[in-house]
Amino acid sequence: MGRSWGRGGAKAFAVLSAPLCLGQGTSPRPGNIFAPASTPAEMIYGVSVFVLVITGIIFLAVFGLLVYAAVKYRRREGDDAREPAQVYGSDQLELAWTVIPVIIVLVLFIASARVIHQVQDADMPAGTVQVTVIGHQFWWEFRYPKLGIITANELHVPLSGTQNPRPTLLKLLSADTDHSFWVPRLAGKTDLIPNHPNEMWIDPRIEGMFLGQCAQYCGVQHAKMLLRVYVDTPEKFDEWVAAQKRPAAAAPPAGESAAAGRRLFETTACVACHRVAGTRAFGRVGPDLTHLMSRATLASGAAENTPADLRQWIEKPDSIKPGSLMPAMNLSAKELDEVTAYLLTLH
Ligand code: HEC
Ligand SMILES: [Cu+2]
Repeated sequence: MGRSWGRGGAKAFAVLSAPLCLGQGTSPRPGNIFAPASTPAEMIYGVSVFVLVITGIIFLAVFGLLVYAAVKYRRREGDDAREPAQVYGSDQLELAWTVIPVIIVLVLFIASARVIHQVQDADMPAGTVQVTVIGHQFWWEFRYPKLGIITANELHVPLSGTQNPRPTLLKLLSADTDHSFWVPRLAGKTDLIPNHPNEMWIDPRIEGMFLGQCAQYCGVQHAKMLLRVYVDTPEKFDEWVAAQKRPAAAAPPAGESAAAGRRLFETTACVACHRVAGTRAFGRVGPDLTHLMSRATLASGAAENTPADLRQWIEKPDSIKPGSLMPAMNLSAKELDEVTAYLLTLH
């Protein structure tokens, strides 16, 4: 257990700290908040730099005056001990330190309100991709209602060109408690709240993988509720859509072990929690497994999707993600091999 938990821990730490790192991390810095790759993130980045500059100037001015006064009016050799003359009231001063801050606050308010309006009230063009995001303890469900796709933890969206924008509109729901969808390079955080649908949109202009993280504490495994957004070229996105729409083969998979694994999968509780389109598994408690092998990670980024980690996950989910809501099913070594062999056929 120690081995993989240590590995998972280090990985989770790396992913977690990625958004906070200025220049480190793998290029192209999949979680860097200072490298926006989509309009909402760009606008938020712009307003945050603006606020930082104004508050920075205020800080320098106030701190400079403080230091100046402390040095200039410090106690010197030969000063007498009497208090200096006291000044009471100055209309000019009071007017200045009331009006100037009010103007500054107004400017900051208007700048923020403008960005909020532009982000929240943006018109979505025809051809916008629609995705329903459902937060679960501790993973993400992604449903594309118009495309008939259900997947988990790794969102695929098309590249949005400046000439013909193709944004993705995310409708945010929760199956249990509050979560928050945050992919720093693509948009600000938006909460997923039970019985209160929220919306956000992204229009990524750079191809590649972007890291995200649940940003609202939602329970023991909140820290391992990572997510990935893959921004694909239109052609690659269409290919991905076509592949995801295919149900799993109705016939048992080739290979004795995989066929036995499928029988096992369909006769144990797996089917109560998981869906494999085209089979009799249609549970909704856990991630859709129809195209499990098209994902790079397992359990919301807690492990890589390798045969060894997959087997370990099924044997003992807690060894990878302590407190996860998938129970260990107490399968024998042979049964584990078989179920793993079956899952490996789910492309
Ligand atoms: C009580 C419900 C439940 C049962 C029973 C169950 N699972 Fe799960 N499973 C889950 C949940 C919930 C998750 C998501 C855990 C997380 O990421 O925090 C999950 C995750 C998984 C994943 C990772 C999926 C992904 O996309 O990352 C696999 C693979 C999996 N389960 C396989 C199985 C197999 C095989 C069985 C039967 C031996 C099984 N599960 C039984 C609830 C269940
Ligand atoms: Cu969370």
